[in-house]
Amino acid sequence: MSVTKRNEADVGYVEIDNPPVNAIGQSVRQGLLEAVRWAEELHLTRVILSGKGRAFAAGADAREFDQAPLEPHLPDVLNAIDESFVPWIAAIDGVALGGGAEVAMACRMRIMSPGSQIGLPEVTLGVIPGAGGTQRLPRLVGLAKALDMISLGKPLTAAQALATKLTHTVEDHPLEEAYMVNTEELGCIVPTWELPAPEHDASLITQARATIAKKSPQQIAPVQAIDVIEAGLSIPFHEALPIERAAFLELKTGDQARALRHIFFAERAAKMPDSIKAETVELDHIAVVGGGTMGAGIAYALLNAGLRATILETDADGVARAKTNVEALISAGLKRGLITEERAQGHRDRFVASTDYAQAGDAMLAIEAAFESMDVKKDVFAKLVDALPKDAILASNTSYLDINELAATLSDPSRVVGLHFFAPAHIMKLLEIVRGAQTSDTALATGFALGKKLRKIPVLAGVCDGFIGNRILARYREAADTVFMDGSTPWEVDEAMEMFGYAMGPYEAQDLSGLDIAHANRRRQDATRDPNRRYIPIADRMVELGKLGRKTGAGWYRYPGGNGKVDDPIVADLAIEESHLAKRDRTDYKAEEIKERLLLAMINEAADILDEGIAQNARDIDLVTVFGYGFPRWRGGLMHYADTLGAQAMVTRLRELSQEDPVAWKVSPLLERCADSGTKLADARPRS
Ligand code: 3H9
Repeated sequence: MSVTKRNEADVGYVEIDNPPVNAIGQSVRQGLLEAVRWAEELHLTRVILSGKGRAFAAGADAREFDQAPLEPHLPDVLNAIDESFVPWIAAIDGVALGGGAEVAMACRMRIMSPGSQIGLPEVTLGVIPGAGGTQRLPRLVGLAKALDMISLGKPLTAAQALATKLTHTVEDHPLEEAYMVNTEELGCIVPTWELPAPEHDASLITQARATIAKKSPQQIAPVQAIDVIEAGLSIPFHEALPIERAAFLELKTGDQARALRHIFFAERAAKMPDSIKAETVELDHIAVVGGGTMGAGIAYALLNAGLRATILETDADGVARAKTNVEALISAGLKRGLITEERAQGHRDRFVASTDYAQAGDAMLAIEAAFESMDVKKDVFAKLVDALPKDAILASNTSYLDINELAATLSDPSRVVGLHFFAPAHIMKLLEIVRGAQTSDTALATGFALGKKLRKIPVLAGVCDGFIGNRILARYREAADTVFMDGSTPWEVDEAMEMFGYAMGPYEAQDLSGLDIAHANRRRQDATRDPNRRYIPIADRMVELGKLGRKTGAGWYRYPGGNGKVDDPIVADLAIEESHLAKRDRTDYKAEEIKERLLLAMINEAADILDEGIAQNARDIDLVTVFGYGFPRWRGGLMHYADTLGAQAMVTRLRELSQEDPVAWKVSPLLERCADSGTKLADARPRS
């Protein structure tokens, strides 16, 4: 039974019982509707509605969104609750989200426990509230707050809900409090649907539209949410509901909602593969080698997860820098109200920075985040082998280097695993867990366990230059540099990718991270680069000119006074010079073609990554591109987007491009197989 009901004298108790989060599927809707009729037949004086377990209700069951809706529909169920002569009280202990919040709003009263949350996050799934939320919320909290909550989708804490009067009270034991509510007082509360809609206020609507244009550009659902709220202000409640419902149903099957659902479920499916069976080592004390931006970020993430962290450095200056960096993160957390003073002190108590590796003598996991040089990392690993227990796991945070070469320096290479964090490591959710040829299941399981403790999205990757994410990034940049040299400018390229949905294009992004990192990488690759592959020299010229990005005041753009980027004609001239020297004709690429080339270059590489088994499936590549590389979430990730183009169309276009440059545009065999068999990338597997 997804909904249980019982009565004690004239008080009814209805409980949603649909683990794990009480998603509202067909059986819950049916159960709630039956409970309305049951309470009326028994002439109960109230129904107290709660959710079993950790959630009141997490919303409509999004797994049903790909199917035609089944009766009874949630709006009808909620109208029955709202209009019933038996008043319902929502006793909320846990999350009341989406349809869950809509159920609560259809009740006469809401009582929340202090740790509960309530909100309408539907836009994050590419839809709008579809069971009266766009109409009931403005009636309960006013137009400004409702516009804000629905168009941005951010839930409220119990305290915030109390301040906005969305909950009547906040109590430790909502069920008991609901029982205590005075029957007469309860009877005087006006049903939500009968409350007057707030006055139309054009300035609030305009402001909400401006905010979402900035915060969620190109996303349809927030725009529609505002339109539907506005429409409901001037018509009766029951006339507004069909408008909301029609918008919800249309959005639900649209590309954006499908993409956002895909990422939502992909994120939750990112877990350790079942094939890895081993136990993990004890995760209590973790050594981090290197206290620069990355090492300090990792240490801070560990402290935030309640672990002990020891940063190991080479000298006293390094130790001082590590301490300063970690303290800066603790202070920033305090300032932003993310941690309390007490927690900050706990962080400080569990943190050590030292040059003495013996300080980490009991750590069962070490993560090196030292300088990106094989020799440096080999040296670090040798010291860790001496200082740590012999079965401790040794992880490298390298972005590109060969984990197998590093592991080969140990008598037991199975202890070595890659744990590739993304900067800032305490914020970015992606964690690539790199499996070397000899990596043990214990090392992998430890990586996944750490990812879970840090609330990261773990993705298993194989060894290659750049693993999953940076290998795709290399092709993205190569394609960008090629269109730049052959006819565009960095700002045209950036604009094309921003129009696609990236928050910033490849050149602006590189100005942020610094051109020197990619330069050092190119020098490392010089010896092994395919001589037949076209080499674009412009980035090297930039480094020669000292244009390293924001940190030097100029990169692909200029940043006068350290702020606001400005197009730099000198940079545009570099491409003209280089293409003249290379005797190449320049082409005036349109934004559409720039975008197509950059995306196809990435997709083609990603298909090879999948084919070689570097990534386990297309979903993992979607997670990497969205959570590590700024691919627009509402497009569902690189491979999900590729599937909307279709393998056959991509192969046809790639073959055309390969006439231009057969090496750079060599069609991935996996894409060809998908095109031949009509298989989606989502279902494609590595070649065996
Ligand atoms: C909506 O309500 C539309 C209505 O307005 C209109 C109706 C007509 N559906 O995240 P977790 C699963 S739209 C189906 O790991 P946590 C999830 O996949 C909805 N399944 O736990 C996972 O499954 P598995 C608006 C759902 O404690 C398991 O539950 N609501 C749904 O970290 C545990 O999830 C939202 O947008 C769902 N709605 O976080 C809320 N929600 O174990 C979406 C969860 O097989 N949900 N599952 O991997 C969340 O934000 C979080 O899941 C929540 C729990 C905070 C609830």
